[in-house]
Amino acid sequence: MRQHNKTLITAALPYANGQIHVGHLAGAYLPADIYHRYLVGKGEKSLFICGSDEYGIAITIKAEEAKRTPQQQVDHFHKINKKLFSRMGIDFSHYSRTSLPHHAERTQAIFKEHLRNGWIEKKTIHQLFSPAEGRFLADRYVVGTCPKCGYHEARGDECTKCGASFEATDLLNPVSKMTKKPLELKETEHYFFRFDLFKERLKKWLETKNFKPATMNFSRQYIEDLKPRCITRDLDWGVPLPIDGTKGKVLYVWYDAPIGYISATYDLQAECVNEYWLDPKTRYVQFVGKDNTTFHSVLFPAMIMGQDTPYKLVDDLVVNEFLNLKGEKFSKSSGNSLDLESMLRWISSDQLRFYLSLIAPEHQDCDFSFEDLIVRVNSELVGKLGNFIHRTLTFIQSKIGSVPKVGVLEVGDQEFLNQIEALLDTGAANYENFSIKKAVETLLEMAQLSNRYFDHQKPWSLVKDPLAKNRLETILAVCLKAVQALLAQMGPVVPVATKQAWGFLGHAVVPPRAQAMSIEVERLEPPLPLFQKLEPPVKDETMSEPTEACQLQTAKTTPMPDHHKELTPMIEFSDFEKVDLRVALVLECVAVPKSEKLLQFTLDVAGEKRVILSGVRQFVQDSAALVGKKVAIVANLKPRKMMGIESHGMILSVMEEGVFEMLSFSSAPSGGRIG
Ligand code: B3M
Ligand code: ZN
Repeated sequence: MRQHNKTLITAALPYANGQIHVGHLAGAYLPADIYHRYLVGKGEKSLFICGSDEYGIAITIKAEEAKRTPQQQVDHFHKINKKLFSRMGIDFSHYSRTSLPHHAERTQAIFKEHLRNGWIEKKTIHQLFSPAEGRFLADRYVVGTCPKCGYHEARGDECTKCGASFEATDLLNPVSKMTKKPLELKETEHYFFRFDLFKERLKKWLETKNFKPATMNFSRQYIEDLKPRCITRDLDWGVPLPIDGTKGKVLYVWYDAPIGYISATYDLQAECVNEYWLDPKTRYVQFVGKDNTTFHSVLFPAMIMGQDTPYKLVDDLVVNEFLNLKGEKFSKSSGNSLDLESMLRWISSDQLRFYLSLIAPEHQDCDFSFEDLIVRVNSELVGKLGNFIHRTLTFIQSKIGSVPKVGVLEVGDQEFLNQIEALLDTGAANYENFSIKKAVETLLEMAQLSNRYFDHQKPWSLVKDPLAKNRLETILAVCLKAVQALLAQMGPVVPVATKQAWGFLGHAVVPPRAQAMSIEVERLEPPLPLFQKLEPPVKDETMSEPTEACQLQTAKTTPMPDHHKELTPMIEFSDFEKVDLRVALVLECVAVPKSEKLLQFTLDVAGEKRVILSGVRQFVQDSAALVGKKVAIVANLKPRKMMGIESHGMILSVMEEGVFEMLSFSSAPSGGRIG
């Protein structure tokens, strides 16, 4: 097992433009908190840093919609989110915010170092200017006619009708989204970070890492294609560009936000920066959602490499997949979301933490379901774990009335204790590997084993026999040891119940994990049930109509990865021959509007053009990059309509354990038969 005496943990800084929801928690904050709590429980030093991401267009657009200033917007949501995190038991060492003045100063200082070191260059480019508003507009601030399909309401970054993505300057007749007034092209100077110059260093560095395969592959590909990126915006909300004569320009939010991790640590205490960021012995672990991968695995590391202070680079980057609701991404605007505040009126933070850990989207997207949640909480958290602890403590209380004394251990007792101890080690390894899902599965295994021991020993049958008193006390003492082991394993996941249960054992302070089984129980307090059973929630608008969700969803467990499935039954060669597999050249690849899942491929198959829809959007970060690839398709699949578009054929790809790859060819001609 790893021996590190100090760990720095950061979780992606959430935009302070709305409330954090259940999806955010599952992806980054809960796993980070559980890891932090595990380390602290082990008696190690761990610093857990986070804060609000408060600049950029994500903020200004929402602020304008809400008729607030950007500052009012972030003040409002910083406060709300900080409180929500605390109600969920997310135990940050510090929760800072990027609109603090010292963060801007730090970011500017780093920018100047980048500039001095030759990593930044200035370019003159054309951007859309709104004479009516007196400002440059980019991305979603612009609407106009789609250059591809002619749709009149296309957005500056993509067309919601045909799914094409482009620059705002590509739109025909661009107008301001806010004022609907026409825009004109105007020259403006922008600053680019030469990420391309870090290619070799990043490659070498990445190969020393042990991130998940999906993260490694994705980052390797990204590095291969590294280009300079524009790091400035014409906007009045952000860290001002520290160069004379550039009024109205700010640094791009993804340039300042990761520096926010460092600023937040200064915000806590300058000494913590020395102790954690500047000590090579620190282990630095970042937790992020998969949409933030490149910023953490490539771009921020390059930024750190390019400045002068020896800040730690990330050692372990924990990238989680998405938690979905009804098969689609959480999205507040389309009503597919779960409001945390309403949830917490119905469910305790421990119960929600337990369920989110059990379905943690560690290797693939997972679906949140109310019905599944109720089943798992009631049958496993309450029925197995809570039940064993409660039955043991109440039994001791009512039949013995004091701490039971261990007598002679029988073989079965010793075997049971050995198994529990071994599982506690497994549980530790699960936490060390950032798998909270496995850590909870191990916990449930321990609980099940304990219940079985209790049932098998039948302590109730010994109560009336005075000669069996020693044996009875021994059995109960063994059960009490198991309770202590369970508390050690469950501590990081369900901290409120854990603290309460240690209280029943006479310990006001939760003891370190290593002592959990050996520490003496001094006295027993009257126990209460640790977890309540959940009733189906009543309808509540803000909770996205959970009763309806309950009815819609049948109890599901996470699907097995495909490669664990049995092989399908044998077929004849003549069956295989019926499938016409062909090489097809990708001519175009765009997102299908209003679909979270589908990409629309236009392909050439030996001179014939055809359209195939493929449900891989979530795995493809840059769909344009697929153009020119030769892929494998099933060419004779009957056409079928999805989202009003006819799809003719199927593209072959593999999606396993978070790795996504398309079968592709380099020299084979388009239309070539595969077989
Ligand atoms: N705020 C993106 C997001 O909330 C961004 C993360 C910044 S981490 C430095 O998804
Ligand atoms: Zn279009």
